Amino acid sequence: MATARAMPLIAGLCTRSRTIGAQLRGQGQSAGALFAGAKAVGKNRRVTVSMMAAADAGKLTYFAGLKSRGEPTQLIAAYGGVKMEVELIDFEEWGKRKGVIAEFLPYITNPDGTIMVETTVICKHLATLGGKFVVDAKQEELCEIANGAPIQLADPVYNLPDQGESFGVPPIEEWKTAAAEVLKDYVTKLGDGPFFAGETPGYAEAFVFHNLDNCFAIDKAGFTELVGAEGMAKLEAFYDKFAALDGVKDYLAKRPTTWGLPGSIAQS
Ligand SMILES: N[C@@H](CCC(=O)N[C@@H](CS)C(=O)NCC(=O)O)C(=O)O
Repeated sequence: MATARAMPLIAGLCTRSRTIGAQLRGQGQSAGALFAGAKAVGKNRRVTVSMMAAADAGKLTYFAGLKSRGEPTQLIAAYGGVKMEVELIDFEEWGKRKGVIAEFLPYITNPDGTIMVETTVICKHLATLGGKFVVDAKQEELCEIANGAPIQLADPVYNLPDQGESFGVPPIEEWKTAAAEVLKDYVTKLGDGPFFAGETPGYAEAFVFHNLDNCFAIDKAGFTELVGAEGMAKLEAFYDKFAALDGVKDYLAKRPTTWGLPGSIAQS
């Protein structure tokens, strides 16, 4: 239960779209940082990879209990096999850290101690470390859409009491109509799929999956009416295919099943 002292902190929760960009951005490590020991064997000097260590992203910090921006970041790390400690904190603890360690959550404490903020920056960084997701300009654009209003507002709509309306989120029916337009655009962008990037998924698709995850939980029938059955079937096929990816499947099986604050759709 959020305390009265914590409520002002929740006011800004999950509704920001301001970009701080590279502020406090840490030094990225590429997938090439994987350690590979090689030795030459016989006449053909065959190279044998004898040891590979997972890339280390350090520590991700996010709010406990919210199915929000912490999700795409963890999905990306899971698919890429990136080593990442996850620290989930409550509103009181965030009150002590806000403006001291970072302006908002999530943030990453890199292995060298530097702090990285901005979910889109973190997503791309984790995908680069993992080396499995497609990382390109189209995915960057898709990630900005997925992490911006109106579709990202599915997070406060799902997790917060009164669907976040008293914190500035539009009334739910108005929001749904706007969010459905983004879902229709996703159908177009997905094309023949199975992923937005083609046969292999791109990193922003973890955020699209998260958008869908919350929209389906909020009102799947309502969104199907707004988007159309055919379009929704395509989005569902993508959602299922993404959920079955290596690492993602395990992450989803292990993540919490109770989300949100009292009075939220998540807890209804
Ligand atoms: N542009 C930032 C916005 C992050 C943001 O608004 N985070 C919310 C949680 S999802 C938060 O930290 N709210 C509490 C606060 O602003 O103090 C990003 O995309 O990472």
